[in-house]
Amino acid sequence: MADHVLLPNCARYQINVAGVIQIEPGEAGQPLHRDTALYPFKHPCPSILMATMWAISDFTEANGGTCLAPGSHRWEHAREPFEDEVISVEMPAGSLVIYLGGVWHGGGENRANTIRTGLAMQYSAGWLRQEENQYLANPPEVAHEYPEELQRLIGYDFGGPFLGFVDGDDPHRILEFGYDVPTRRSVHRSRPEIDEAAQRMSFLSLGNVEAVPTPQREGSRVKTQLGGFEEAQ
Ligand SMILES: O=C(O)CCC(=O)C(=O)O
Ligand SMILES: [Fe+2]
Repeated sequence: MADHVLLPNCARYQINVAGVIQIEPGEAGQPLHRDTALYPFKHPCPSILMATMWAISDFTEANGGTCLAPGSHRWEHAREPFEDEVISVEMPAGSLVIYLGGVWHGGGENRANTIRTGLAMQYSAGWLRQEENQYLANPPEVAHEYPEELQRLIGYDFGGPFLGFVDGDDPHRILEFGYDVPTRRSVHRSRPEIDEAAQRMSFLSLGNVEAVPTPQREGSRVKTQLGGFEEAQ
């Protein structure tokens, strides 16, 4: 699912934040928010963040099941939902709800006498700063024990060509060899899969900055990286 949602806009995605969220009996609802509000994007904005909420306990309307306004990731930036545009996620333990970072949502009010427990796991484009600092939360001596797929997902990997290198090389090598092994001599942009994915990535406009007009003129153009990166030797 994250491949489908996020990969058009990044060469690799990462875990943004992970945590268990409990809502206790009598607890008020969380104000509705967009998870992408941490970043300076005007909505609607491209898919850069995908949130998942796993039900550890049953989720009901009464016990604080996540409230969300379906479709609101496509609304104008300042449109706030009416009450009848917000639904409560009801799902048995073991189920999962997935919503985009631009969807208005929040934990519900718990009017029941049981605790609502959910595992929130968000994924974001590899070029975004993670909400939770995964490198301090999972330093190398801890992350060392994780399966490689998880190590890469939390960020011990490139976030795109060149993004996140350590000593000019793949950050994952720190987990494999520590800091004392010399880096490889050749210049690596990243891993081949990430480089290929970067070529397929769409370009996003950020903000309303207008380009100066392109002059219509004769002459030969300088070759740039627009046509793709070439491996430095
Ligand atoms: O607890 C919930 O149902 C939602 C939590 C949430 O929106 C968040 O952590 O950003
Ligand atoms: Fe949220």
